[in-house]
Amino acid sequence: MLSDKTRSFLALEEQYGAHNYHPLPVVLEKGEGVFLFDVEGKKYFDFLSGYSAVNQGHCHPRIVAALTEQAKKLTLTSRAFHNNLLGEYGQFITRYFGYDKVLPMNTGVEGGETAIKLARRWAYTQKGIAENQARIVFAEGNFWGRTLAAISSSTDPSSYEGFGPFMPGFDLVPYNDTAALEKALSDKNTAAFMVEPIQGEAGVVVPDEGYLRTVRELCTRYQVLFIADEIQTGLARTGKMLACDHEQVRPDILILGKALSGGLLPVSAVLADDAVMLNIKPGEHGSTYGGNPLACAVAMAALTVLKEEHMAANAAVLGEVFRKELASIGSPHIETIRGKGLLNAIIIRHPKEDAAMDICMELMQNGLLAKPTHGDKIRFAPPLVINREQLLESVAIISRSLRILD
Ligand code: PXG
Repeated sequence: MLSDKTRSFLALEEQYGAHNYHPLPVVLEKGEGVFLFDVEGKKYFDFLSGYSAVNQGHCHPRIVAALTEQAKKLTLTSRAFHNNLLGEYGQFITRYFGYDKVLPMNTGVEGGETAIKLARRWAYTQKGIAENQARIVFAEGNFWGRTLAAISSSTDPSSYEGFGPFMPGFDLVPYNDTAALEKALSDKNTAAFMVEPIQGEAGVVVPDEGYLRTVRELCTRYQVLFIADEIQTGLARTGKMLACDHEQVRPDILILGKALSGGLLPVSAVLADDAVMLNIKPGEHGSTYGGNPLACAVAMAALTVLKEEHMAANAAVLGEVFRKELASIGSPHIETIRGKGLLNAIIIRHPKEDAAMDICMELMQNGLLAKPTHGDKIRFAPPLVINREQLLESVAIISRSLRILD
């Protein structure tokens, strides 16, 4: 079924690249808005959006313009010197989200590492926890990347197995369980609770209404920092600028990444107020590329188009339409439909073990790209520039593809 051309690309990767991913057999060479094009010229709806990095749509012209213009002028200085955009970007993003300060990094996982270092330092200098005793609490099912610290908090064996020893000082509580959380937070050595407002990689697990409000209350009561990992849920994906906005809660530390660049380059950011941020002093944290002028220009453009093109509102409206239309298919193979805004997943009910993968292969044949997660779940997260007509066309493709399980 695959062409010789496609096979040759797959073979090259297989031979020369590490085997640390298992992609669908499609080789993409172009993206435009909600669409991707493969090397044969076949067009697909992108229902993954680079795990929500491409909220603004592929190659958004205004973000690409910001990138190319800045790339001709200055791309990197390191933080050994100042650059003319870092201050402007700092002002822009802190006003945008309402925090005193930003610490710029590159990948999402570095944002998580940064947040944890900030929390530990705050715990020692502000909360008065004894040296090396600070604990960070995570929720079971969390996913925040692949570094040794990130996998040390993971409950997924495919993330951590065979990579020990692990980072000490991490505790786990069940997600969406405020009684267990209260017990963990009441430990006087607890510095922070780091949590995704909706668990993305776990399969779009939406907590009960009120969970985030209770998290906020408990963190405040026990003097524990609330760290929100909005790397996948933030930036309009769930129908609000931040998923925390659904419950009007403000985390003490906010981590952003992915769509902060609209998919053009790795840009992440950690936002906090002075009482937290100023505990880290010169030389104590950083990154060669963090805060580079190219990233600053791209991030400002990426955030600007999210607002000016009303992407959160579009995600809210079309998310409702999507879940309703999916439900109205009435497929016996869909066990659950869940999500918020345009961050959605279905759980497949079928005796065949890799039924979800079979559907994704069929979706691909029919012109829509999505990837299973944890066996039986398929995430549906198109770029937020999708319109109603395109969404309904996509639902028709999904409906047709589900029938291969009949
Ligand atoms: N936090 C959350 C909630 C994420 O979903 C990260 C942090 C880490 O971001 P970086 O930029 O370091 O990957 C993520 C990443 C993949 C993959 O292919 C990544 C994610 C989800 C699924 C697959 O590595 N999310």
